[in-house]
Amino acid sequence: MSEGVRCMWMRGGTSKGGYFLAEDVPGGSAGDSALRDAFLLRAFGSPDPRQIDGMGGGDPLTSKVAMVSGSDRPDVDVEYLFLQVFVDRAVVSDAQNCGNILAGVGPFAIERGLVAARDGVTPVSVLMVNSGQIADVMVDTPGGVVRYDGEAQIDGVPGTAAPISVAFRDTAGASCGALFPSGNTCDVVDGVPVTMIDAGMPCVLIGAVGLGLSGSEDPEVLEADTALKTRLESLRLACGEMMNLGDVTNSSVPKMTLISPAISGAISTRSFIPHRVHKGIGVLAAVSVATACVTPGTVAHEIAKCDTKDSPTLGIEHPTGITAVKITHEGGKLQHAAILRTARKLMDGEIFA
Ligand code: NQM
Repeated sequence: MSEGVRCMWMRGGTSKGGYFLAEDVPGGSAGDSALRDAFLLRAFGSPDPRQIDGMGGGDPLTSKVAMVSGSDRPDVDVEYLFLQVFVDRAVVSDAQNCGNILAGVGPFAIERGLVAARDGVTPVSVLMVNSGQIADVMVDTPGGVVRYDGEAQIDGVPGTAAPISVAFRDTAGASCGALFPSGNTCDVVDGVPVTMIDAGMPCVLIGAVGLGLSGSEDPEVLEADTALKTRLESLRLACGEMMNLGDVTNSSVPKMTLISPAISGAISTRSFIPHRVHKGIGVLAAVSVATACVTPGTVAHEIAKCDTKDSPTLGIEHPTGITAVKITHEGGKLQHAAILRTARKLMDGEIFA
């Protein structure tokens, strides 16, 4: 057993995971990713579907890490590296961002003394190391202390909490180099029309109806459909190459997002992330879907119900409700995206791995 390693466990948006100062993680500040990953796999109990020997919750949404450090850059307060600890494989991936875990980074940075709290609301600018993009988060800090309780509600989380607004300055092409990495708003891959888009999260959008689905199926039903999963994985491997991501066999991106007409929002989604089905939708995945909705020529634009003004708020429906995304764009060219999240400190202590 190792010495205890300082960490905070937090819910960030609709995800949950361990928040560490980079300097506290074995191999963290020395850039020794083999040492770091071995520590994280032990800490989370991976690989094991139940993660019974560790802190992970047996679900990709509860098997996440934020590594946070101060920054020398004048334009940001802190740097945040997101790591996905795979549940049933001995893999730790830095291939994606996570906008939900991001929601806890501001409060964590203040609590650890990386950012001085103001009396009222404290802005924290965060460099998302995985992609080099910057996010601005606003944290409630009455009297200079982080406040977690409040009246904000987000679908997928019971109850209410203090609001954390998250704004992304420019996420287009964050991981793939271009908003539409194949060069097209729509391609036919393996006989299916798809939109490959990266507005902060590489996603492949596919009309559910083209796969013989309604798009309103429960996540459990989709996860039990082995023929569908095999088809989607073969599509994903093909699309990964076309999105400049190379061989994505052991990567958590691209996500495979089934789309269908909305009931009350702009569009309805079911997201494979990429093998399990999300109980909601990721923050940056929702930004990618919203951007596709306002861009003529995409598979989402055809079925989305949204107006074409420059700063619409789009309701992205998912299995546990709706995520509202406000985007600012000019003719589909994404400039800003904003979303409301909440976070909660659950535990502050030491972890043994
Ligand atoms: O898309 C899940 C989540 C995410 C990622 C995933 C996320 C995002 O819900 O920004 O937040 O897609 O793996 O935490």
